[in-house]
Amino acid sequence: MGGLHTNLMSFFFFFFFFLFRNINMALVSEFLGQLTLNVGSEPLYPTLLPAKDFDPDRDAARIETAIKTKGVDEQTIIDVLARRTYSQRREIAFAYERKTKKDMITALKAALSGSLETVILGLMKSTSQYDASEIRGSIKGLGTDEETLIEMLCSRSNDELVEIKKVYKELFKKDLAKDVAGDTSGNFAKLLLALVETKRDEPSAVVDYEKIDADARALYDAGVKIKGTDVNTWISIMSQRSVPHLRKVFDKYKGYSPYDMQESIEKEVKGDLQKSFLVLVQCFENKQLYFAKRLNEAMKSKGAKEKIVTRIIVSRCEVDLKKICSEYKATFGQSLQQTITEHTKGDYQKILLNLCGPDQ
Ligand SMILES: [Ca+2]
Repeated sequence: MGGLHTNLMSFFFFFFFFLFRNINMALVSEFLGQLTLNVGSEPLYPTLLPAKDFDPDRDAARIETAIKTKGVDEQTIIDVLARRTYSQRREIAFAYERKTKKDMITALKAALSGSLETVILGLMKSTSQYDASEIRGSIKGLGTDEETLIEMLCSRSNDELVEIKKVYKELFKKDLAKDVAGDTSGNFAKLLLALVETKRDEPSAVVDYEKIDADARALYDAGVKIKGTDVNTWISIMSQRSVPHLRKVFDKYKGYSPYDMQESIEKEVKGDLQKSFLVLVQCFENKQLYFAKRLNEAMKSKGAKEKIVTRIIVSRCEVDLKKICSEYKATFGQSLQQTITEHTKGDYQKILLNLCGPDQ
């Protein structure tokens, strides 16, 4: 019966597919896009795509010449490395070492300096290696960079965090959860550790209205309704439910609470815990908008918080930077590329613009 049902579905699918094929290809691809959305993992909106006619040997030779050039030919290094994907850069590094018997990353480190060096070295890491290194950087040594830690742990998807934990162990021979626990305390630690446990449900094709209602009510009962806050309830709901489910929960929540979820967080909790919940909720609603706002804030702040700008652009260029750019333009009435042009300069500006791709 199930098989017949599936066959019928496929028949209708292809029937309509071919029927509409010549009428509106865009409609069909939108439909297909929605189908992939339902499978679970988040769709990608990269600005960096694999370079066509890619020749790692030719690129390696160009890098070698650029490094050897008196005063270093930064432009060529940018043209090559900022227009290749991570896996292509790995191939270039391999070809480089085969040709010169030297490690390309070491050679780049010696040849470059400042912000450009930071970006290039970031690009020589995979997205999860880069994320793991940024997290490590925020907790190692004396003190903790809570702001970075919050951005990294509260904005990454469950799948990304699973990968980051694995890579963190490989790179630093340490357990991410233990490191986070060692550097944070109280409810803030509890929330971050719950996220690092990566217990979030996969999005389900079936909408569970009862559970949505129960979660909305539980969030209200644990916060705005009572004196004090039952933070554990908030943490378990926000760290274990799927993102599409939570969006519906927050919507439903407005029927129970006179304050929306964001306002409730601001009323109920303080400090790093508040910041973390706010980043989480913003990312559940629209992660790319969160990054767009953060970029805008960082770029327009005095002394331009370059670290934040670099981190978001390097870590998201093969994930969702394209969508971040469109959210940016829609929100600020100016493209991210224009803001970069106004607030940065030199080689740093050139490489950021390359990574963002054309202003569309
Ligand atoms: Ca309360």
